[in-house]
Amino acid sequence: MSKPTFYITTPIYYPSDKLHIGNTYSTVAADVAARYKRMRGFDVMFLTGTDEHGMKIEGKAKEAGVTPKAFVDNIVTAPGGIIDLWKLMNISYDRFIRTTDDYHEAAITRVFKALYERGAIYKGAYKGHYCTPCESFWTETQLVDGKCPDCGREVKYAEEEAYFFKLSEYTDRILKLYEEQPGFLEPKSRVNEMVNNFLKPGLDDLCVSRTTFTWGVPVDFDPGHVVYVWVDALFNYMTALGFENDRYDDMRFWPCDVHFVGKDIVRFHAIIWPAMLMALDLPLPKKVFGHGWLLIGGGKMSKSKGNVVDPVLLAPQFGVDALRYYLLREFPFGQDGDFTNDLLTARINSDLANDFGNLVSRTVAMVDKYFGGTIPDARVSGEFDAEILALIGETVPAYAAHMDAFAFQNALQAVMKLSSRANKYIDETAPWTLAKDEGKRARLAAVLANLLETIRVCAVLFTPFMPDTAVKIFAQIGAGDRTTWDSVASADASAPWTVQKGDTLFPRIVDEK
Ligand code: ME8
Repeated sequence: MSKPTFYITTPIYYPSDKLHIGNTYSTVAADVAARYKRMRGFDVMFLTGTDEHGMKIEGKAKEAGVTPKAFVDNIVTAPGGIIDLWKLMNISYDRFIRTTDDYHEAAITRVFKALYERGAIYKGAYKGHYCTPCESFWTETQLVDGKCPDCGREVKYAEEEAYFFKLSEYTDRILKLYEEQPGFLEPKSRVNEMVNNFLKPGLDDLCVSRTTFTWGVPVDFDPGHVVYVWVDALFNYMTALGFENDRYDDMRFWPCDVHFVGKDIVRFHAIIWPAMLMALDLPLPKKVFGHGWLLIGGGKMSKSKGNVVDPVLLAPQFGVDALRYYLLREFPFGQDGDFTNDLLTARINSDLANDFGNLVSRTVAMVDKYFGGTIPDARVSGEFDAEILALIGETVPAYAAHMDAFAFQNALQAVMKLSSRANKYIDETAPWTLAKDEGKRARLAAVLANLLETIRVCAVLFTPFMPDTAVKIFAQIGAGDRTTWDSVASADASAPWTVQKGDTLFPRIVDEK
């Protein structure tokens, strides 16, 4: 039987500058979900990429004195660029789309024409404001103190001939979508935002072409117009599968299982995107998940504010896996959270160095010391075993339920609870006392086997979050091929165990202050 499919996407980021820990957050989260689904036996398509057209990029290139294409190449593919950042962060994407890829551009030309031919877009005149950093249009009444209501920055007045998408016709259909498909937009708080801020007041038609610059996909039936960058960008999720092009043949992944996006761009994904798909009679994505923001001192971290944290600097200092862990353990996925180096240090030290890392190193060291590395088969169960084995049994389904709901923080808390319980089990069973009594060898063997099995289960569950570290743990505890999801569904401590001492998994971070 063919595997079930799972299609997950990140936003395609603007290569207007180097990416930061905020973009890394979305991408690591999607990577974790993709790795988890692969572990669960899904045929996964994990898409990320870059949104390379538009006024913002054109302006940046002009400032730099280079062509827009040279400008984006320098940020995307040049050494130290976005592709390298995802390599550094161990992002297992299956496909990387650039909106300047020729197959995508050609597909966008066709999509725009199809919308026009269906009467979903018409020609008119735009009069209003434009926020270049957000690439978004605003009416006078939507502005807040004359500034962009999304980012608070200056807007430019624009008056130009333009095509409009009849978004106003979709207010009721989008409201109905939220009602009939309650999982379409998560978390729930985002639904209220969309309904109260945009749907209740009624949607306006959306300007979908520009004439005051050229860096975009040209409208082939009306020279001088380029397709609005958000229309170009949103359809990436389908062109990357082969929609309206021959480059790929992967439409079996559509409809998308989940679009991970930051809450800043939920409006585009949960209103404009489904409306355009409705206009083309195409199936809608199953879910849009609008995650929270990483804040710095209470304010949003963003490229244009210049208050960004650079993952390239953090990764070597803290460790890639520790950083990945922190991002998903510290902040509930749907909510905002303050990013600080102090919290990062505290989290790595408490969970990874002191708790789990210590559990692994103590256990492996004891197996080495008391049994020369291999646990004998003669084992006797005893007090405290039932409790820890039962907790393994509870942890696996709890973890799965959290992961299926993209509640990464809860999933990691469940694994850490098991790790802490195992440390307590060491204190309860006191292997160092058992080791002094020749008559308790079989009991000592059982205790250490239970610990290794607990560590093994934790390592399997940690795999999507910390893939490289998981491999190191499997090697240290001698897990062999017992590294799969199926192998944790029925934990079995009676297996043979031969350990191999290794390097410290998570060195304690010393505060340099
Ligand atoms: O909006 N905290 O691209 P973009 C958490 N090209 N996530 C953050 C963040 C923060 N402080 N800052 C950025 C665009 N992000 C469009 C997308 S999709 C068809 C087109 C993440 O480069 C978050 O996912 O401005 C946010 O939505 C995205 O980066 C915005 O990236």
